[in-house]
Amino acid sequence: MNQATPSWRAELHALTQDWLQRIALAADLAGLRELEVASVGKKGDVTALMRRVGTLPPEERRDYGAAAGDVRTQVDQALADRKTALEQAILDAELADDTFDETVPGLLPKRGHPHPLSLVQAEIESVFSSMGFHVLDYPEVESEFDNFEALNIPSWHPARDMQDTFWLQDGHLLRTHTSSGQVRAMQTFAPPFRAVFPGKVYRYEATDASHEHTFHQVEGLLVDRHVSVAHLLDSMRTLLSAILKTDVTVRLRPGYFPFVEPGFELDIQCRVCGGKGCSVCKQSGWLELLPCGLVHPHVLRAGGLDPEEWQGWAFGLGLSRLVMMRFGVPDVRLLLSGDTRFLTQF
Ligand code: FA5
Repeated sequence: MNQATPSWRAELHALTQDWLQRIALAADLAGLRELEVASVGKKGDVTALMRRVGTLPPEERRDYGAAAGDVRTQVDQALADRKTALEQAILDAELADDTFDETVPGLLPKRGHPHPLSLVQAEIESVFSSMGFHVLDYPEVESEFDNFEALNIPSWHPARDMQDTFWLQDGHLLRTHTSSGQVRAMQTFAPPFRAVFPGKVYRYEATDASHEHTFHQVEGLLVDRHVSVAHLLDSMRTLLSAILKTDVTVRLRPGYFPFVEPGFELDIQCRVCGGKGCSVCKQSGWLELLPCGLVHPHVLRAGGLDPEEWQGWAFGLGLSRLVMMRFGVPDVRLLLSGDTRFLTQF
């Protein structure tokens, strides 16, 4: 057997030394990339070594293959080491550069946040929870019974015109007010009980700065014995000062709703214009915010309660308008516009 060292060994050794030296001298990442292509790239010198195996005598092929693989490993390693060293040098140079200030805060990623309606709704829920109220969620698609008839508004009643309605083909409707939950609550809870039910309501009406076709209300309902208007008004004051976080000027006037007797309108002095008059308050200085009253005996009966034994008070807060007063929003239509220029201010 021929023990002489095959000539390709010296050749591979020389080739390896040559590449290791050139790689170690690469001055920058672009130069290194060129060396990488020329050595281990598709048409590179080191890659070509493998293709020569077929030209050798069969007894040398195994050793040659192992030696050529070893060259490839050394060159790959040298390329990786040089790349790390060059990148580190760039980083060191940047840190040494006076104009790079590593104490400047990075750019914060944009984070979402609750919608102003959700913020104020959560505060209202928290105020009422602390006064022992349940927080309930009722359907937006309602029956005519719950939205109107149970509330003492039969089909012939002119009060139906007060709330223009989106009707569905099957006779259901999009609730026009959260009062649609009143009788549902009476049918669910044994008296005495107290509950608030916030939600979206819909009306088929023209929009302006204080009217949307889709807006939010919060209904409040308390059923107990010996319920009084004084208790109702005190609860309304607690609510408004907790949410608006400042003294507010309110006025109470008689208001007609078929499902309360007596009924009231609690208006708040417009905080967008300070009472001077603007498009939000229709130049009156006042904004209708909180209709309320003592639950009508017909409604208690529809809920299965005896009005001789049980009474109640209810309110239907215009949540969208309260949010406008809280943040000074000049147009209700901004709230559901989805305009991020508006929403990112909260
Ligand atoms: C009602 O919806 C009654 N269900 C309220 C009620 C509940 C009375 C319980 C008595 C007892 P009204 O239609 O006035 O009432 O609406 C209530 C509040 O919703 C208004 O005071 C106002 O703040 C708000 N609101 C009414 N219409 C709109 C609208 N188109 N856009 C924005 N807010 C509105």
